[in-house]
Amino acid sequence: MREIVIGGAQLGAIQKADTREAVVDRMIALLQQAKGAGCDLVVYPELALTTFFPRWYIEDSAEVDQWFEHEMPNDATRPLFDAAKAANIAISFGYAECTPDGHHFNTSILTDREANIIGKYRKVHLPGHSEYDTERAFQHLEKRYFEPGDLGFPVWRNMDALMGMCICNDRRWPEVYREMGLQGVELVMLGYNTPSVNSQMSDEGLEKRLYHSDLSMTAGAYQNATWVVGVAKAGDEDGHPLMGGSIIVDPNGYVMARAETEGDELIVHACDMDACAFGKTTIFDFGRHRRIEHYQRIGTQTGVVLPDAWPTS
Ligand code: CDV
Repeated sequence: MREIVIGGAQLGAIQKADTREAVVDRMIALLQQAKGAGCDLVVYPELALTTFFPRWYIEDSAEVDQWFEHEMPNDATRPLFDAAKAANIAISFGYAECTPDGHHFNTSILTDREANIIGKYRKVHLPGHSEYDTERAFQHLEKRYFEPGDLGFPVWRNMDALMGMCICNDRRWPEVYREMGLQGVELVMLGYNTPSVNSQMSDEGLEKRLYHSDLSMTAGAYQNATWVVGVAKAGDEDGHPLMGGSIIVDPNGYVMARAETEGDELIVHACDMDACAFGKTTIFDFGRHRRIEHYQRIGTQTGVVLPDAWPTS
């Protein structure tokens, strides 16, 4: 048995005016709670340090820059790293990254139990748009503020397990889990900021949004025989509701823990990494069963190409 007690540290709303220091204090409070619950690893949401700023259309690059971190850890986040090291708990969280050469990514990092960063992932599937969209109820400008990630979907050895990350919209794409599945991943960690309503379909409400979120993560877990931990930033941010629904999913696709609120909330489950072995050696033994000679489109084609038209007689 390779048991890792995992905490999903859902964060409630972060307002525009909230400082990073105030958010880090909340993250440390959840970490202390996780310590009390015996956690070895704590997963926080996407863009955990700030409000979900891509809902705001900003033209001034200096104003945009305030949402980005130029180094990690930095003065604001170092107390979190120190607390994690003192607690002997590995952590994963998301933030907006500006690289030394000026590139902008939606990033997550993973540490070991000594708070050393051992993994970095940059979000590949950026949703939304890059210019102000008058047709939407609210904006989702990730394509304006971020470049698509340039690191692929790496998997790292950490705490005697194989761990990978993705971010929010990535969770809806089966290719993401399979890329990591093909590296033997046993734990996929992801954070999200998902609006409670669809900005392009006003009658799509919370129930369907939560269902699609669950569906994506439970399918990804089952089809790759891996644990999946999905953690929300939830609640009402400056009048814009984000859904909760943080879950820990086992390698059979069952939800083992679920958040009940839209506030700061810790969900916990003792996850046995050895539970991945059965699926990986039987129905999802990729080496024996995959038929890559029939999968060319997956790696070479983005959009849909319809079959030839019906023959006309
Ligand atoms: N932050 C996100 O990537 N949010 C998307 C929204 C736009 C649907 C998501 O997939 O949850």
